[in-house]
Amino acid sequence: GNSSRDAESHWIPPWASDPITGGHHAPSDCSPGKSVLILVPYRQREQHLAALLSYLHPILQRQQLCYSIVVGEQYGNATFNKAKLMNAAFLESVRQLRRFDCVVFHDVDLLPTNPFVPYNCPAYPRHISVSIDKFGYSLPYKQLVGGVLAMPVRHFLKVNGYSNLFWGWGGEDDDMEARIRSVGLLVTRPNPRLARYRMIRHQARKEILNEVRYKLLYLSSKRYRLDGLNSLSYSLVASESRPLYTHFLIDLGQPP
Ligand code: BGN
Repeated sequence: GNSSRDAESHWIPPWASDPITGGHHAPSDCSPGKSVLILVPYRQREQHLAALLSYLHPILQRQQLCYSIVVGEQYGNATFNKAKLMNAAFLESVRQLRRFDCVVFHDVDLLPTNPFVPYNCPAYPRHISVSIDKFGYSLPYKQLVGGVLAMPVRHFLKVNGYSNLFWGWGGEDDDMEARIRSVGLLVTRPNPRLARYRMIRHQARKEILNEVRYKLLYLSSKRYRLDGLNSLSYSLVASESRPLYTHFLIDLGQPP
């Protein structure tokens, strides 16, 4: 049997009756417009990931969605750059897997607690994590798009993806909100009663704050055409189809 307990996420739980190797699931209706890429930016949160997968797969399958779960892991010990990591994992998913109609950027520490939370492809960018326990189940501010954000792929391409410049915690989601506004799109939200999440507590590990995030945010709407998918550089260290997800290990380089 399994000699090592290495990654809990390699374990196949009882509800995964038909194997979902690579994190792919395709019910009967995979018609155009309905193919969902769930993209989880990740580093060193093994338990969080195992919990998230055990919540997501049953919900997505019950909703009969055509989906793939991709985990993008930042290689090495450089400062975390979630937004650049999401850009890179998005491009690899599109290159290596198949056509997707929408992408759901999903924090690893947010567990959906209502099975009716809509994970299907939206017509417009949809901020999904509206009611989080940590924020008293209400939005901390109206412009927030962080946590769980779904976007039609064509809209993600239109805003040139995320910025690559946000090293450390904070602001990359606000920059995305500015991009969305800059191209004239509006953010929609589901009914808050459906979009409830529990945030998993983090160990007492200090996040490295992005000290220049305020400065970067002044120019988001001017910079988005030049900073994003079209200026992205990274190297793919490894890619693997695991029982519950596709894994991309990605070297983003060092902050300047
Ligand atoms: C905000 C952060 C977001 C984060 C939310 C919720 C910034 C930029 C300066 C205004 N934004 O304050 O990135 O998702 O809190 O935690 O720090």
